Amino acid sequence: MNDQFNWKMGLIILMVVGAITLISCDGKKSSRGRRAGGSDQASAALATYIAPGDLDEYYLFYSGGHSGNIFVAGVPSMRHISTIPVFTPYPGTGYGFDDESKKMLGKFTWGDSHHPALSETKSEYDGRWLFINDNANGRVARIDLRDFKTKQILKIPNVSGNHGATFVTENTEYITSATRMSTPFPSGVYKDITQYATDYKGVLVGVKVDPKDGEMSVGWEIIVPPFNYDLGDAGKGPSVDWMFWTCYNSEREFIEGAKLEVTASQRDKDYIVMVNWKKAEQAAKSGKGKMVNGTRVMYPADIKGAIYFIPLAKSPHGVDVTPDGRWIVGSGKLSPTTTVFDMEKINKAIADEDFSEVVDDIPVLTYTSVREAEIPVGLGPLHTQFDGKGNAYTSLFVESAVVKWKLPPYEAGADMNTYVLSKIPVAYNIGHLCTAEGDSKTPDGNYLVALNKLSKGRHLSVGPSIPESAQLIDITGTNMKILYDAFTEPEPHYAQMIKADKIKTVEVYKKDDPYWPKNPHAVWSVEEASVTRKGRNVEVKMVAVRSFLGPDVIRVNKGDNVTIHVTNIEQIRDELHGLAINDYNINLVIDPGETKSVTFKADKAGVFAFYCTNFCSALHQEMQGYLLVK
Ligand code: RUQ
Ligand code: CUA
Repeated sequence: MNDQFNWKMGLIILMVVGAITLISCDGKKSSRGRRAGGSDQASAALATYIAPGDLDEYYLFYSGGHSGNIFVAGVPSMRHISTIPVFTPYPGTGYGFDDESKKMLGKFTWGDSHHPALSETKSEYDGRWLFINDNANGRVARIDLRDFKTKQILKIPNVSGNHGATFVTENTEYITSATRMSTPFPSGVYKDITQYATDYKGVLVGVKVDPKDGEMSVGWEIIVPPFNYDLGDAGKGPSVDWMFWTCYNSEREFIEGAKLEVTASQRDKDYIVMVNWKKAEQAAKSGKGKMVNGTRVMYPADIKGAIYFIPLAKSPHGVDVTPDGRWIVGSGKLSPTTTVFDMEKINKAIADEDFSEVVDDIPVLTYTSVREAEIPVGLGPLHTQFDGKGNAYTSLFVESAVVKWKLPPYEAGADMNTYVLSKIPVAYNIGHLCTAEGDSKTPDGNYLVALNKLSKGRHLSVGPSIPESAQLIDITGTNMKILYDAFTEPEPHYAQMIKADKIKTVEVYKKDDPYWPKNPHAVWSVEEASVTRKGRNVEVKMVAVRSFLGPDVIRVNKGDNVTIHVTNIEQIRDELHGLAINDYNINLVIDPGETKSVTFKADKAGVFAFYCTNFCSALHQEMQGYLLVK
């Protein structure tokens, strides 16, 4: 492993021997702590132990589901390092309290973050940005990985339940997005649910990303039948021009009281829908379709030759493109198989117009012409990841396991069971999984994180609302090995894992770093700090520096509009300051070199202390002042 191997090994052996000795003293298994056992536990401990002061090999970014956040952990230790607030205010970093982040959040105080996507260059993670979707409110967000902060939240018009996001194309030209719960088009129109099949629509979206600064905008939308569009992925290599989404409820039924789980499970197969994003881009540029709510909206007839359905059994969930881009792997929640499609066969079927039918102007490729194989993986297959060594790993929700299987080529007439290599039970009921650099064209493999929906008491009890579990699995051998149980706040969906050395963070915002836009309200010395009144508007330029907030007295009149711009003029790592104003629900956190602004109405008269919330020096307590409201 590394040069720490020997002393680490020694330490672990000591720890394990010690534990065994303790247990064997009374011969009983303690209710806390499991029996330290054989060499498996010792080697798992060795594989995940990062000594104090040492650093992990990978960053793991997992979505926080309806917490609206992203969690950051190190792998292999699985230690939680930080939380990145995205769709939800987070007082820990002052997110959602200053003017800029408040504006970004709009009226929303939560989101449902599902699928983080690292930006890519030539289908490799490049460590620049991290994108994530809000499944509830039709938004996508961008985080800058230089400072791990959310920089943009884009609301996508017409999309309802933005689940098939965010998956990036080869060079992050586009991010996928799609409607999960079809609604009338355009959004805001009322149609009764009895008109579901005719007047409700799905929408597929290409979100454009500016290659310079990552700024997102809506590129184009495509109106598709009222199905539920679920997961997505973007192609690579031979499939590089294509985006893929699974869909279910191709029955197009939403019957009041009839249970969608029943009505949407009648047909034997639903679909993967594939869109050639380069052709869609051209069509949008040449003015195809029409502008609706400021967005270029096209129908399948406008992009002939750029949109197809592929049949897939049954209530499809995950669609995943292999590292080489040749194989498209789709899983149906109600089918015990995972289906592998061949991009070469898909291209041939398109060229030969080998269609089984045409649905709402979208040709359906003949299933048997494009399918390579159905792999009998087990019950409830959801998502698939890859290790770069020709193997695939599929999560089995119903079976509560991860299955390892071999990607093509397959021998003609072979028993497909022989390509199912091994299985490992997880605790419990896995949703997504994630391998190291798993969505790039050269996955590292090595580690797999199982993102389990249920943890059912594999930790100290915390009452009925229990955390989710994330299990680290060693996938270097044919047989997978569980290394570690980690627990998270609700509720991780997907995750991505990137080599730690690809991420280049800043330690402070240097005063003259041209990367960051200059803040016009910044003041860099106590002398420049000021209070200016214009009518009922009071503008304060404040400096925060150990251990002083200047000005330390602000006098206003009741009803004034007050804006405070605070600059933390420290240029030393980890010297954060806060600005809390008592009883005004204000809490900023300002990193070294950063300026933040807060605007509020001084609507309560009296004297209100303000202070620094981040413990910053021995005299942190003294870092305070008063807002006097006359
Ligand atoms: S989902 S458990 Cu939101 Cu990605 Cu599959
Ligand atoms: Cu500054 Cu505490």
